[in-house]
Amino acid sequence: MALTSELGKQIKLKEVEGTLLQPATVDNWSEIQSFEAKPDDLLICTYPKAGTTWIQEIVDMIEQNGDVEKCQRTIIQHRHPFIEWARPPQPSVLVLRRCFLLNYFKGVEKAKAMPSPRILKTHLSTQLLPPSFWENNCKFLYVARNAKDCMVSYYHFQRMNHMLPDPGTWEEYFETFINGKVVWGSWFDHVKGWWEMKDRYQILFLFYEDIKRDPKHEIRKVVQFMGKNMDETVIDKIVQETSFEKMKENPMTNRSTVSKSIMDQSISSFMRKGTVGDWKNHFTVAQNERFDEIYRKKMEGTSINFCMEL
Ligand code: PPS
Repeated sequence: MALTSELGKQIKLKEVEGTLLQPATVDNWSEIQSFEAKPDDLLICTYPKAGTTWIQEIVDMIEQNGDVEKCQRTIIQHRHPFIEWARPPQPSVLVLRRCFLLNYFKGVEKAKAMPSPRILKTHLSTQLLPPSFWENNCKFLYVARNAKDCMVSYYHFQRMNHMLPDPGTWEEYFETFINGKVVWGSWFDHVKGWWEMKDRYQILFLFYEDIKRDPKHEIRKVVQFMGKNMDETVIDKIVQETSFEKMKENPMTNRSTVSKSIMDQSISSFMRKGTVGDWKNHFTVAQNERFDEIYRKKMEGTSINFCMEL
């Protein structure tokens, strides 16, 4: 599938089992699929725009026992290897350097180089996850965000991210999203798949909206899941340091270090609004009714419940 970005570039997405993925991910698919997970790996799993960066910062703050300086050691994208990530070849880079960079920017290579216990990240569905994660009974931390806010957030992200196709108008994007024609596939399949797995594996299933409503309560769950003990004062500090306002100002989390040619934050900020219910500022009444009908059909039979406003 070839789509044109706002820069006029052709973004040629590729598919695996009907799911659209970044071309470089698909080009490295066999290596990604044969990735060897270890029993003490913790995998952060999310659909794009569901609060990945937020939960990564929370997990790292817990891991570093609330030490802000240690969390400042590098940008968040480098702290937890993104297993399916492979940076597309950069034509302007010298061949020798390119060989090095191609490996460096492969999530699987970074994961292999990381000492255990490893904390890794993925946006993959249960269906596409490398099988060794299931075989090794790893811990999974899944964060789900309501579909309407995910759609809005993803729309603005595609406007500013030149590695992703131009989303077109909001009306066009609405169709693209409900048909699952976005990178990493259908929100419905992703959330349903992980929800169905949660009682069969070690999965802590959290909701963005719950973290927003009561961060301390949800952070305590993560602390317990990671097998840590933590003073209340440290948890309070983590709540403060991982607030939207703090993370928006933090260059280690706000993507300000990413080149404008990749993410143009003058179009839309990576840390855009960080709220529950922004969908109301985007969905028309007709779109909302249609979406609710589609949601009922696609999510029929699941017990999952989303909060749509706080
Ligand atoms: S990505 O590109 O898939 O990794 O994006 P992801 O990090 O999953 O999601 C980005 C959205 O999460 C919001 N965000 C937060 N919300 C509340 N509190 C905190 N601390 C926080 N950090 C990130 C971010 O603003 C994006 O949502 P929108 O609705 O676009 O603002």
